[in-house]
Amino acid sequence: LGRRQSLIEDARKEREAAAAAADAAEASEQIVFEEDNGKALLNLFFTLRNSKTPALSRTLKVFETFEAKIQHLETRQCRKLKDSLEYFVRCEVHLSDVSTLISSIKRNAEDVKTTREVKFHWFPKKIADLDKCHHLVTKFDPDLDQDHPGFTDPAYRQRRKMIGDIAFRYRHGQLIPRVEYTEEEIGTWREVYSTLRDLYITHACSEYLESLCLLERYCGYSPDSIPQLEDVSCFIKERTGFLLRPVAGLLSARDFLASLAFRVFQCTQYIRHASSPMHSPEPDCVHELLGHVPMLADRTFAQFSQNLGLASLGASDEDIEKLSTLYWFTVEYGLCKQNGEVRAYGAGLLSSYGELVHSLSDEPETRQFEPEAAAVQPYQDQTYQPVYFVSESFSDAKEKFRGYMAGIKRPFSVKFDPYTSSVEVLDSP
Ligand code: HBI
Ligand code: FE
Repeated sequence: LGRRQSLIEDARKEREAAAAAADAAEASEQIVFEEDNGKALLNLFFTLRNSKTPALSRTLKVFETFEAKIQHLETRQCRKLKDSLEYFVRCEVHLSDVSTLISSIKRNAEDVKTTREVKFHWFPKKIADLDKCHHLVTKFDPDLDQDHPGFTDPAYRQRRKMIGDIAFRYRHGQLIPRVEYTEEEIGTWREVYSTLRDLYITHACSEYLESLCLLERYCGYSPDSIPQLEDVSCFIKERTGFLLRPVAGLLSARDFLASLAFRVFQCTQYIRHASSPMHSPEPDCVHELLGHVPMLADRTFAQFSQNLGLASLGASDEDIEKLSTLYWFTVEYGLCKQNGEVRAYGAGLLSSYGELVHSLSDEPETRQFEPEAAAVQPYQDQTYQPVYFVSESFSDAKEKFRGYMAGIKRPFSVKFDPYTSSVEVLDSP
C-alpha cells in the first residue's frame, strides 16, 4: 500500500509540475516590472550546444553574478539540433541588471529569447542610484586579455585588484579613499606627464590649457605625484559641479553615459603597466586625470557631457551605440578650431603622445563635426583613428547635438533637477 501511495503521490506531483509549467509559460507572455522593489521577473529561453561542454556552468554563473533568483528551470531536447538542449529560466533580478544579464546570456547561448523584448531599460533616477551602475566590460582586462601589458605580471594584477576593490566598495556620498602610489607608479606618471606637458602648449585647446594651469596651481597636479581622486573631485565640483567616483575598469557604455547625466564621471584609480607608459589598452588614471579632468572643469564642455548623458537614459541599445560613437568622436577624439588653428580637446588624444601628434599631422582625414555622421562612423580602439571630427567651438558642438537629440525617440522625456541631483521623468502624451 505504501508503494502504491507513493506512486499516486508521484502522479500528483507530475500533474502539478505540468500545471506549474503551463502557468509559467502563460506568465512568460511578459516581463513583469515591479518598480517598487526595483526587481523584474524575467523569462528567458535559450539553447546551449552540448559540444560546448562548459556552456551550462558558464551560463549559470551569469545568473549567479547578477544575483538572479531562479524560480523555475526547465530543459528539453532541441528539435532542430539533436545534440543540444533548450532551456527555459524564470528568474527575479534587479531592474538595473536586466539588460546586462540578457546580453551576457547571449554571449554563451544561442537563440536567446525573452518572451517580450525588453521595452524599458532601467536607468538611475537619482544620483545615489549610480551605485547600481557598475557593470564592467571585460574587454582589455589584464586578467583576461593576453595582449594586456600586465597579463604576465601577477604583482600588477594583484595591485589592480586591490585598487579596484575601493571602487567595488564605494557608495555615493563617501569620500574617495586615497591610494598610496608606489615609486614605480609615480615614475610612470612622471614620464607621461613630462612628455605630454610640453606638447600641450601647441596641441591642446585653450580651455584645456587654462584648466590644467589651475589644476597645477590649486590641485597638486605635477610630474612628481599622482593626484588623489578625492582632491580632484572637490576641485572640479567647484568649477562645474562635476564629481568623480571610482570605478574598477572599463564600464558598460550605458552605465558610463548614465552617470554623466548626473554630472558624475566614473574614474579609474589604477595606473597603466610600467612597461608601457605611453599606451594603455584600457582607461587608467593617467587617461582620466590628464585627458578628461581638465575638460570637465570647463562649463560648456561639462554641459555638453551632461546632455549626452541625459540623452542616454532609458535609450534603446541602438541609440546607446550611437551615443557612445558620438562620445568617441567628441569627448575622446574631438578636435576643434581656435584662432584659425586646429587643436585637440578629446581625452584619448590628450592622454596619448603618439595619437596627439598624429591627429594634428597631415596624415588623418578631418571632417567638420556633424552629429548625424559622427554617430555612425566606424571607429578604431586598437590603432590611431583614420578620421577625426573638427568642431567650430564647444557651443557649436553643443547646439548641433541639441538638434540631433531632438531626433532620438523615447516614449518619455527627462529633466534634470540640480537641487536634488535627480531626474524627473515626464511621459510623452
Ligand atoms: N569606462 N571607466 C571607463 N572610462 C571611460 O572613459 C569609458 C568607460 N566605458 C565606456 C566609455 N568610456 C565610452 O567609450 C563610451 O562607450 C561611452
Ligand atoms: Fe575616456
